[in-house]
Amino acid sequence: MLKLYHFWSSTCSKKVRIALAEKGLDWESHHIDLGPKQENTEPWYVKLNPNGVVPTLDHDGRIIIESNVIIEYLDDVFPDVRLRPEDAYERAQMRIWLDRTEHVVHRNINMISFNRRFLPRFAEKSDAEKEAVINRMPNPEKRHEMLRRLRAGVSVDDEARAEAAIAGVMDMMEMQFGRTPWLAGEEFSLADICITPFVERFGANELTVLIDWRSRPGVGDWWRRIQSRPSYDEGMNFPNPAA
Ligand SMILES: N[C@@H](CCC(=O)N[C@@H](CS)C(=O)NCC(=O)O)C(=O)O
Repeated sequence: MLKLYHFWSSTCSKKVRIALAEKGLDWESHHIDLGPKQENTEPWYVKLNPNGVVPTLDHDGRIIIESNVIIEYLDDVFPDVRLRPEDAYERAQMRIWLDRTEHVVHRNINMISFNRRFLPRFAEKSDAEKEAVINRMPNPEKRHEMLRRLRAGVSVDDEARAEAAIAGVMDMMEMQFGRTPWLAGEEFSLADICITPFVERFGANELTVLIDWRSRPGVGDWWRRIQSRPSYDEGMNFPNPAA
């Protein structure tokens, strides 16, 4: 049995839900509140995921963390619908996209999301209470960085630098679509899945320059093809249980 610990609007959770949908796999939902309840920092959850983040996959009692590792695991264990290129070179390209998504796109969208999504989630709390929220995060590096952002603020320049880093990745995508229809080659793969939730997030965060397809028509065409796949709606639009 597959059980997914996830949060309805989390980009990394969306990645896994899209992969599950592409593969047509049944899974049980265990929704983790990342808002005021901070279920992700409860001791029972941190035992499963020492970083106190979503998603976490439980496959018959075996726990797998890290969304990129989870989607590769799913492809190893349920190979009927293949989501990785057979060719070793293309598979290496796919892994570069997984890495780029995590270490450039996710890192930088996280910086941009601080003022726009993180702070509003804890809007009723005082600064001391916000520090207490951050101090519950089990990952020391993340805790340090979040406290720094809270105390010093995320400046317009911090956001501009983060947006420039993401724009660089979008340029690489545009270049790739001049060569192949999908990011890792001729076939749709985990490379396309891993970046999809972030592209949607650019719109939600009003990063309009990043989603102005006139300057990146290849990415615009890819985005239309991605959105027309049934897995897009299934993976991206999990209902907010609190709504
Ligand atoms: N590298 C991790 C990142 C996971 C991550 O940062 N998840 C976010 C949601 S997208 C989270 O749980 N944030 C809660 C928090 O940091 O308190 C993965 O890909 O699984």
